[in-house]
Amino acid sequence: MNYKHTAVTGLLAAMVAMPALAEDWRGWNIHPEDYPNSIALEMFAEQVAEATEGRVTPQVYHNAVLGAQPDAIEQVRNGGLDFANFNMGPMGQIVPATNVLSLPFIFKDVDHMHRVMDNEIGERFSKALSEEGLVALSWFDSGSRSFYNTKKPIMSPADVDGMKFRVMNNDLYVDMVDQLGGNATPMAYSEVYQSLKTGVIDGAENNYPSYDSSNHFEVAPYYSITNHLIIPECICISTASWEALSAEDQEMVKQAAVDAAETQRELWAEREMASLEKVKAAGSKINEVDDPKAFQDAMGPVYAGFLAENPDLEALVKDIQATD
Ligand code: BDP
Repeated sequence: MNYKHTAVTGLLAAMVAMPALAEDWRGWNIHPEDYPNSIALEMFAEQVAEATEGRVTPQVYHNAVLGAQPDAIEQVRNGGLDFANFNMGPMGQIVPATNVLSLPFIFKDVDHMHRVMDNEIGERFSKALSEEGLVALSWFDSGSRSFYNTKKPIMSPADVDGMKFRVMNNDLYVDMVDQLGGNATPMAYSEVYQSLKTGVIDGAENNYPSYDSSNHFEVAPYYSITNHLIIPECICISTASWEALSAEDQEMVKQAAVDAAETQRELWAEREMASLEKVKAAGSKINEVDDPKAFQDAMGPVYAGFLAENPDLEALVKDIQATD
């Protein structure tokens, strides 16, 4: 008998008999441990470890200790990290189709966003993400974002004039603030508190839970309800990590992500209320704007510029707008 042949067969037999090596997954998260997304990510990690009987053991690193969001997106894409909760804002710089989700006022409200993302249109975004190395398994809420600042209530677009706002890393947001007459500075989330405090910027924009958990409310007490952005977030897995799984384990990981998103949305609704109460009690001045439509109308050039550069995305924009 051929020795080489026996050795190879023996090795193969040993490999089949051996249990598959455990996958120690590392996951990126920007938020602190008690944030709805963080709790849901922990739930996801636990459910995956249990359902796969330890074949996949995800660990979540909170508070952006693994880096800023744009870098983390790259890491998950190239397999340096296995999974993450990403906001679709910074994603737009990498996956152009997701920029549609960053068009101001694209969604009528959060329910409208759910109806879009939980159906066929959501799958189109998943497909675009998968072409760039990311497997989107479920969608988290991140409410709606409004402007806040250190100086005064914003009542109309004229109040934004000359003010300097931090935005997430996406050119669309620079244009959005420009059209309102302000100046926008893309900046890492972790740098915003200090920049507000020292006057490097006058304001930023976010939902209530982040305005609260980042402590921005301590230094920027004027929160003006513009609700200009409603941006979904994903549980995204690196394609490399995903493809290393058996079909059965993929099924279990997917289910864990769907369950985690359901919990996240419940926790989110509670946290929005709790954060609003907390910042009000701490002295934040929350105001309705005089004419919400004036803010929407100012966004005409943002849409026109975007569609001129991305004619192929017009159908997607129209389909979202046409979704009841
Ligand atoms: C939060 C998002 C987070 C963003 C952050 C920001 O959940 O992903 O990084 O806003 O403004 O609401 O950077």
